[in-house]
Amino acid sequence: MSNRLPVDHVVDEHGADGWKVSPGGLVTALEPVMREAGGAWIGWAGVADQEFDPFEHDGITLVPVPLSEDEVQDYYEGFSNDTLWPLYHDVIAPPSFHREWWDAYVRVNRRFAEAAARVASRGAVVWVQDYQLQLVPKMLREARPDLVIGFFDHIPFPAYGIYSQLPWRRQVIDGLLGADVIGFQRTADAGNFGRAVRRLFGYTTRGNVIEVPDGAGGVRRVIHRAFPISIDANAFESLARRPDVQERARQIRESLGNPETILLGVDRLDYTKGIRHRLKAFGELLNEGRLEVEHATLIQVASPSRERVETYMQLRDEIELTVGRLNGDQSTIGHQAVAYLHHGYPREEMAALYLAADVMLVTALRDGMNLVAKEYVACRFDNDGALVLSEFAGASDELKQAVLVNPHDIEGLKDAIIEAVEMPKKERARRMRALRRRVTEHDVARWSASFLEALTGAGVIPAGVSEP
Ligand code: GDG
Repeated sequence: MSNRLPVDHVVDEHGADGWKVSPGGLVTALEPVMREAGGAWIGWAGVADQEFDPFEHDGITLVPVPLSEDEVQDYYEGFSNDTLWPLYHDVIAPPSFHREWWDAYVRVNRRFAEAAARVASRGAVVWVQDYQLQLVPKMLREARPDLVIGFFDHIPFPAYGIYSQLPWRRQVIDGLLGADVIGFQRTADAGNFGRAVRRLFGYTTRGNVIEVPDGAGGVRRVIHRAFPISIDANAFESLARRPDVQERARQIRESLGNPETILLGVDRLDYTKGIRHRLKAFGELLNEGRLEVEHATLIQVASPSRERVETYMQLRDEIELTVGRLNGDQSTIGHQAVAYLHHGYPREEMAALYLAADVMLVTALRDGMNLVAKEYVACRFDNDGALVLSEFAGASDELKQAVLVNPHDIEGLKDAIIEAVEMPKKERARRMRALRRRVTEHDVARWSASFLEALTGAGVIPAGVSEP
């Protein structure tokens, strides 16, 4: 179960309805598991004020949950993306607290829980994804105590001092504790959750296990621990090995005038990603002459995101003003400092960009994992390229051979960029080999298998999933 179904509703030129798979890490990870288990996927179809019956798509049963336009605004854009998202990312932007948004969040979570309670067979496993649905585990357990319930949080879980600002802090934790296993990206997130449980409820925690009173004098054991998410590394590598993708990488370099160094940033246009810090550091390096516009170009892909939320509109204006100024000050007729692209691209183009980039910049101020860092590594089968990675992205727990940075420290970030630009080829290869080993061995199939293994407690790896 996730907020969005893995398909988008499309209408063709004759006005006929249809569904198109929206490719993403979660879909790739869960598709084989779902197909093998004969599972159903519950989620919103992405269009407001429309109801759809459950249907089969490519061997998986999809169960759409309807949302009204008001609910999209209050539950999704409001409470999920303007209350929880900034709060869970360490209040980088101020969260908004509105009681009517909370009411919509409760109402929609109940609708999701009811949908699952209706379709799940006896003793079924239900895996709930992400911060939009934190109340579902408890609601579902009350309706269907026979179910095995898992929850995975894709974004950080903040320290108690921040989390405790949430007016509904007890209800959210109580909702999550309805699960049997609660998964987080990092060990630190699981630790923050455990501390919030102890502070707010006083429950005993022993290692990964939280003892939740069952109302009958006993306790229910809830596991909370890290399951760092990953990507389909083989699929990215195969894409990067395609001759047309490699040709496209060459074209990209050529169209920028074959600079010595191409730096790349790929992010949803989001204030958590540290795009402004990256631009500031790059601009100062050009200003100080440590980089020269004739030899170094930054490509910044900022894919459109949450465009109806006010904070995101402001962010877009700020970033575009900064890019405009930087280019105005630094570009020459023949050389552009920043190639800024406010577009979404097909995966092939993403792979070509990764191949074309000498230095990948991931400077998130806070990020659950950051899949872009792992995708860059998976594509570099040539063992080349240098990754600059924020220590505030979950990926930094695993990708230790990257050049790790604190993006708030602009001088440190500038030094890290120069270190990556000037890194000898042998050193780049040594680091990239180690990074690639980590990402290939810990791919998304291993992530889903290990979560489901913890959930079913059987130690059995679901069929269709490779051995962890
Ligand atoms: C959340 C958490 C966590 C981006 N632009 C385009 C495009 N993308 C793809 C990337 C990557 C994905 O979107 C972004 O994933 P990230 O992990 O970098 O960030 P979030 O979207 O914030 O994801 C995050 C993740 O959930 C999973 O748990 O890692 O911490 O915030 O796959 O490649 N893909 C295409 N065109 C684009 O223009 N095709």
